Amino acid sequence: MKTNTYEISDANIIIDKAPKAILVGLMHGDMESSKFDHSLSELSELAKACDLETVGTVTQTLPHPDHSTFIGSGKVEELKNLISMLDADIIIFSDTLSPIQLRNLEKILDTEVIDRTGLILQIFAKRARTRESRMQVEYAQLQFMLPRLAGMRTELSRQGGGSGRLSNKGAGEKKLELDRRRIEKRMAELRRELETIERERDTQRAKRLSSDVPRISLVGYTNAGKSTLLNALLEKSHVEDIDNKKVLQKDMLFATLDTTVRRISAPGHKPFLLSDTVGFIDELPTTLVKAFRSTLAEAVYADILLEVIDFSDPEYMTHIEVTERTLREIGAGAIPIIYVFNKADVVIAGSEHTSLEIPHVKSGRIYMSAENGIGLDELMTLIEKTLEGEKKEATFLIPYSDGAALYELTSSAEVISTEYTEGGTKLLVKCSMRDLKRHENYII
Ligand SMILES: Nc1nc2c(ncn2[C@@H]2O[C@H](COP(=O)(O)OP(=O)(O)OP(=O)(O)O)[C@@H](O)[C@H]2O)c(=O)[nH]1
Ligand SMILES: [Mg+2]
Repeated sequence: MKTNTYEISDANIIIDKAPKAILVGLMHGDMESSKFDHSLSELSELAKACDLETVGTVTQTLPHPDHSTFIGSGKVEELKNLISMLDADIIIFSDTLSPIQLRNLEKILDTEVIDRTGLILQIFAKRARTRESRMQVEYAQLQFMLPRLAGMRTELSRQGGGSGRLSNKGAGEKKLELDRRRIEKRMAELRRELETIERERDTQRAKRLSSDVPRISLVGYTNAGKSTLLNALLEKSHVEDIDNKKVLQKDMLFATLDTTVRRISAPGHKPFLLSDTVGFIDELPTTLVKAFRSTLAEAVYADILLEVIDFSDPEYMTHIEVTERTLREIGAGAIPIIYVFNKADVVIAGSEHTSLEIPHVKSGRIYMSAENGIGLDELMTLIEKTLEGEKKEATFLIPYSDGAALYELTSSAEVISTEYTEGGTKLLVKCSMRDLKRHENYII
């Protein structure tokens, strides 16, 4: 942060100014121009989420990115002039830069250069609150830094460790001057600690799974309204101390980084557990997907996913594709999905949906507005129907030695018949997919 101090009479007034950023986009290959425009406006939102002010944008069209500077040498000169004209502090590239490109550009421009992946990592680093997410981000940052270390030792020690405008203290200052071996050692340390946390989480999850309340997870592109929906459903639940149970909802990419689970029990509806977690984005850095696997894994254990879509965003179809690709990556591809077309209160000019009356429910999808509380009852009814529709008939043979399994199954499933045999209790039940999976070794 730039801090300018102005002296006015006796008082010192400190004005914080956001660092100024210039965005650089290269249209190459067979990229469509609308997609290109969208990726640049998303980049500007990402910059905002990182507390940077976008002061200019430079674009170029080339068949292929330049091997050494990504954009052509003439463009680099143009960019250099613009930097001094606009007094920019940081340059953000819309694509991932190779370590060589990054180094060359920083040398020529004499300004901090970052790419989209680096920017997303910085947002996560700024936003991470819990011990677990801080460690996950640090791990991802170190992993991102590792291949970029080669040949950078001199520059790194000259920099004195993260003097850059965006370096964060956690994974920045100290660790930038560490050599590869020390970074690897730190990564191993983090991995060990994360595994311990993960085990604790597994125990807690097992407890929750053994309860007969269905588990629902909110998933979707960042800023779609997942947290707003969780809060709106909490409002319906009339829970005590609601202000402390609510989560942060904000018009900002990656407002949520940690997973929160809340019990929703609205009058007239069956209770369920609802989890809210980190949102997805196009080209979510794989280092982050891996590092956040355990946080994201919350979705894998759900009976149903509520895929929240910002229906007011013209790019919503792309967002659905990205979300589903990410779900497959984290192993949640087979879980039934309810499509929640949120923000349907915003009428898109010229769109075919201008006359849509909300709430509107249509085979596994709902058009609604979480912020205005329109469609919440209808959504809960749709959840109940979907849960019911997912139930399957199965026969289990549970040995007498496993009383816990018998108790779990009989309390959560609908028992059709019971028979006491030599090998154990034989149960014919109608149960959820979750019950089927949990006790699959007893299915006959
Ligand atoms: N117009 C309108 N705005 C909404 C609606 N639902 C949410 N929003 C707004 O959308 C913005 C993002 O909402 P969040 O609930 O924070 O979104 P999220 O999906 O949790 O986002 P991340 O946590 O950043 O991934 C906020 O400014 C909300 O006020 C809606 O139904 N209509
Ligand atoms: Mg959120």
